Amino acid sequence: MADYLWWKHGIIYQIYPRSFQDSDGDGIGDLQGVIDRLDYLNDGTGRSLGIDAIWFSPTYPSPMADFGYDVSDYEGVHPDFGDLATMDRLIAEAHKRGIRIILDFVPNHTSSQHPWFLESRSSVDAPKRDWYVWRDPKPEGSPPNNWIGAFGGPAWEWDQKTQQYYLHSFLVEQPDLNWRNPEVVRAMHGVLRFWMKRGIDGFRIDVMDRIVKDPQLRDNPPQPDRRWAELIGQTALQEHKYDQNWPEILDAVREIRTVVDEFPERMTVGEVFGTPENIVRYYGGARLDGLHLAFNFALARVWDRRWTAEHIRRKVDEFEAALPPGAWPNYVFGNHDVDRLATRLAGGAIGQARARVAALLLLTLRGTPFVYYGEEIGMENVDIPEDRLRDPARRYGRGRDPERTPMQWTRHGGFTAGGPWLPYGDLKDNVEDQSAQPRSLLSLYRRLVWCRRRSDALRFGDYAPVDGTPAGIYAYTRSHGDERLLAALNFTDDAVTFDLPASLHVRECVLGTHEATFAGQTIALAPNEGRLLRLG
Ligand code: TEU
Repeated sequence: MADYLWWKHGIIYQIYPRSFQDSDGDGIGDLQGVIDRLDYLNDGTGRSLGIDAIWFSPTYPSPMADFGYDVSDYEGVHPDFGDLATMDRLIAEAHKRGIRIILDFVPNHTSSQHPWFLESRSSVDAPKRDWYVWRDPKPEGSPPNNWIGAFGGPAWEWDQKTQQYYLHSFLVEQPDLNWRNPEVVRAMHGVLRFWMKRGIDGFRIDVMDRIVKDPQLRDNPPQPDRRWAELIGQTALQEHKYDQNWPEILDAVREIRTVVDEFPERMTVGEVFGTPENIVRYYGGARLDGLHLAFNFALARVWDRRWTAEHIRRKVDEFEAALPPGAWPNYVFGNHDVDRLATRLAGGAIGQARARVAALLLLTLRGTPFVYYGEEIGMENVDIPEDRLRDPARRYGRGRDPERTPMQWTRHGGFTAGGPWLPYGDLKDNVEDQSAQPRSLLSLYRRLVWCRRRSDALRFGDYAPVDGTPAGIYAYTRSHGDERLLAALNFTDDAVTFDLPASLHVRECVLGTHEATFAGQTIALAPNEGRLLRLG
């Protein structure tokens, strides 16, 4: 394929580095551990998962107030994970197997322990004072505006020594950088170049939608729809008109793109929230000179009640319709901030059955699939005893530890020789057992991934939803040249039978969530069954 692009046609696997594989027995995952597991991810054969790239949540030196999203040195590796030499070896070993490496780039804020901030807070005249967002209090001493941090509480912290407030859109330990200061921009662009020179293939950009704010720092208006506050906390009490999705962010995005384009075949994927129309703005409009991908979280927000054929089809079609011509979709079912997919889909036997349908959907849609580690074995949220919870966000609402637990390699765990930093989930779901079971979720994942890798229609063919299917059924075709495939998914707990029009002539069953191999114009799907058919 002449225009093969790894980030478009490949599968991106997210690793939460603390929880994937520990190599030195301290109970915390590390980069050597990942190197030891690369063959699981892709050894070039169908025995492996067959992914094309790994995105690592932050691996930088950090006080770990937000487990690495509080960076104290953008050009290093946290000693828990290894050092620069380990990272270099990881890059080389991954590249040998055709696996690309994407780092998490955290431009909105640093750690409060970053030397830049230590200097900035040392005095109002410090040369780096303006690298962060400092403001005087209002006359009565209160914060400069009403902004609420993403985890809850005021987004401003009072600094006794210099008698000003600093802005922190997240934790107090995460002061916001001032992207209106050209020195900050230069320093952060330098970070991108530093890693690209070392061979890093791309960046997942944290809270891309917040790096530049209203220059007047105006008060956010209240959010009239109060429902979201129950789910995501206080931050949803405001409409984030002035501190999120500020139009000037797009200029900063374009500059980042220019830097990334200095190196061949690199990519960016940004974390952006909001409507499809808002998200696709970050691709840069008709010129596509913004991000290569902006995360489409529509399916990461799906839980039990929204797991219907109609809802899912609407979400897919909305995103497809919103994209500017030539822009490429992507799908995310889970990450380190949201409940595990199988748990959201009601957990237990139903959750596992639906996770199979989700796998077939994710790996047959048009767009880059993102897979969060453990999704391929159906890992669920883990119920963690109070005294072992670690995520600071729990102080303000929902903690994220339950979806960050150690990868389940064997019946005994296999993640560490020591005591794991978070407890294991139910070890009956593990890689070793599922590898040996042809009907396991892992085996289904491997079949789907390797089928996708071999199929032009699945990797870059057209997508067209099929109208007129019965309620609860979502069906779509993927076509490229002579290759035409049809995915038919039953989202209900009932068996459903329907006839396909003659224009969709079924030749054979390629694979499915169930054993069924029968292929004909009458499709009989068991409850929660998905099937991929070849048309001719
Ligand atoms: O998350 C951005 C974000 O908006 C979060 O508030 C998210 O909505 C929340 O975690 C849901 O519980 C990114 C990272 O993905 C997250 O892990 C970091 O904590 C955050 O940025 C700060 O860097």
